[in-house]
Amino acid sequence: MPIPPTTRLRLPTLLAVAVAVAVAALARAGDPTTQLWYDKPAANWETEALPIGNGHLGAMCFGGMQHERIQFNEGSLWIGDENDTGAFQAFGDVHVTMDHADGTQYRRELDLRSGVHSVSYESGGVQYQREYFASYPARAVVLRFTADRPGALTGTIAMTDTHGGKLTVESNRLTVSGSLERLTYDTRPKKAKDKAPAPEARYALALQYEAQLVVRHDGGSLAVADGKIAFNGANSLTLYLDAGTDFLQDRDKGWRGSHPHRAITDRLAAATNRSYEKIRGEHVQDVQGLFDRVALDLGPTERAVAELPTDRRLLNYGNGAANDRALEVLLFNYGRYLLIGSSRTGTLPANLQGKWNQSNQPPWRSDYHTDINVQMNYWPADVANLSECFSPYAEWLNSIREVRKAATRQEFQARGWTMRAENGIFGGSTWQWVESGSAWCMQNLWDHYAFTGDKAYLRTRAYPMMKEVCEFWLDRLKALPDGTLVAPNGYSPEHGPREDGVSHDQQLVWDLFNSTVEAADTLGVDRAFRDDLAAQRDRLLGPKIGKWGQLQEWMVDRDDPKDNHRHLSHLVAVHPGRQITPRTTPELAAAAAVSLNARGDRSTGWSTAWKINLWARLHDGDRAYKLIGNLLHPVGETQVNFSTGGGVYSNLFDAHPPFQIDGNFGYTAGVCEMLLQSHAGEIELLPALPRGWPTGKVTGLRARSGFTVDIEWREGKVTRYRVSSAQPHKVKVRVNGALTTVTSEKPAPGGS
Ligand code: FUC
Repeated sequence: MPIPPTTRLRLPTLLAVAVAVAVAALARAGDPTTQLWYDKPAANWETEALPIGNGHLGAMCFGGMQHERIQFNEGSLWIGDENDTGAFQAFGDVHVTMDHADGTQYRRELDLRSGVHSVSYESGGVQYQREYFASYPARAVVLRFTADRPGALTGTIAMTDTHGGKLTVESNRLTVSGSLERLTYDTRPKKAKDKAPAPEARYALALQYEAQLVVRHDGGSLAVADGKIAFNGANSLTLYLDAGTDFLQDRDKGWRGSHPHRAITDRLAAATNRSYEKIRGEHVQDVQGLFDRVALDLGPTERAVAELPTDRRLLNYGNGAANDRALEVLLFNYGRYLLIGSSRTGTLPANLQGKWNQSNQPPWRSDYHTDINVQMNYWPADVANLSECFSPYAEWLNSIREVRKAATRQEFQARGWTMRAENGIFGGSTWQWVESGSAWCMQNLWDHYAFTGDKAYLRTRAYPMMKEVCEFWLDRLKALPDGTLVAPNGYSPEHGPREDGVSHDQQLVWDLFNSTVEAADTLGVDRAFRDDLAAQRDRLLGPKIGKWGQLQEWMVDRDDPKDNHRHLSHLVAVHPGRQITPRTTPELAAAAAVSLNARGDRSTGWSTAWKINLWARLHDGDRAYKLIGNLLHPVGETQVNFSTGGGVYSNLFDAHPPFQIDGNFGYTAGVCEMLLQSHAGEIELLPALPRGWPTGKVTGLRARSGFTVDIEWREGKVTRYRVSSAQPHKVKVRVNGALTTVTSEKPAPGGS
């Protein structure tokens, strides 16, 4: 029967309404793959509070009803100098106290797609609603308080500074400012710390800092009282927070720029002059522009499972009570959210806790550890299509290289540069020398080029640093009597003695030389240097298989099959390196599997995350998936054993323990590595798909050489895929085990 014209018109309209209703219902229920939510406020910073961040500023939101606490950080608030790592510092807290007592129907949530944290509850018949976000375009943290009854907001706003600086309160502005003089990071054991205060030491640098909080209110009144701002009978309140230091990422200028006061005041003036809706809209667009590039679907999760608060979902997952694929996707998305929140162009790189730190004596200084941790932080950047988030890492390395050169010359009488394990923003470095640490950073730098094909970056940033680090090794390598080259007196991070030919060093130097040869070829420069590197690369002592079939950690065959140490340093050739792959070097790959197997499946957060990546590279999806199960293990605040206590807290922060963000980033990278690999001269689709993910879809992952890849699969087999790039290119793709050559398509409309 022909459809009458009016009905024809109406059908799509009805459909659109039905879809809109369904979407709205979903939004209320929350998307279990992009939202964390809880039915009570956070009591604990580390395990429960939720992070927002814009790369410069980080904030942890507690979501209290009568008393709200927002603990905040600014990325450059560091102590230390060119000699000493120092430590990342906590900044302060914003406290908002309401005159109503606690309420009911409480919900706090973090929406990863928009980067907005919200709180809602009812108290005394009034519905209260709050929204918090950290805007990168406006550089401010914005806190918005509303209620459904006019004049319902009465209370006080306070700001504290962990360094005891000066507090100034004007009509609608709280300012704290001070200087980081006379503070040191106390490295003494706990016993000694308990006995006596740290001897006063001074770093050669002491930054000045400031934070300002500006309050805008609609209705009611503001008054200054007791160092706080009191609000009375407001309909809504909007708080704008910005903070900064006089840090300047320029050694030639002594690391110091102008006092932050002017810049903060100007930025806050610009932010407060615009409507809340505008600033929010701009923020959401900014976050979505990055976040929406990738979408992962691992199949349906039962509604009753997915609708529970996140902490209960985690408990159910951990005790095997629920089949919650959506939680695995949520943790994947969380890693992307955290990178967007802690590493943006013009900021410092994500440190051991991203940009979220509550202490002035934080675990491991909340620094840049170069014996696995900072490298892992950047594993997801390119493959998860967040290439812009990488630049802070390259800029930081570039800024400290002259400091490192001087220290390296002094220690090793060599050209080029390297570092100790702990590193700060001024190039100061402490604890053990890990000579191959800088080569490992170069692995990230090269890979960023490999993904993006950005030749200007290669020419001006990556290659000059790679060349310098090669010079260090050209000066340092030593020839054995038969001419084989070994790194002398090296160290397999945090494991074993110092000796020649440690596998970690050998593999990283191989990787460095190999990539630098490619880089020189790409740029068409330094022919003689490049040829020399290629020749020396081929003389390096290569990976060795030991007496129990393992990949040796040392030149001497002494690995202990019962050793389950968390570091997997002799496996860098498998991941993130490319010297060993199951197809090109099957015997070595099998030996790597023997070693990895011996290390076991229970470890700390980042180690578990690395194992996911390693098993993915060894094409064992089921084993990688088992490790995913271990990483999604619920950890409480009392768990402190960092050798075995890995897992995640109820806020999904990765537990070292304590919180360490590398495991979050390593997990996200690991999931990518299970779905797509491109390090071996071809794009391989679903190289390590576990049986637990029989059906799914991913869009927007990146492969090396500038490709974007979408994959759909069913019953473990690829059913559709798309490889796109700005210009069409021929590329080898391995699909369901068979290698084929395709020409890449134009990017999908709206895709990147
Ligand atoms: C390395 C690891 C530790 C910790 C520290 C920050 O030294 O061995 O486990 O992650 O970095």
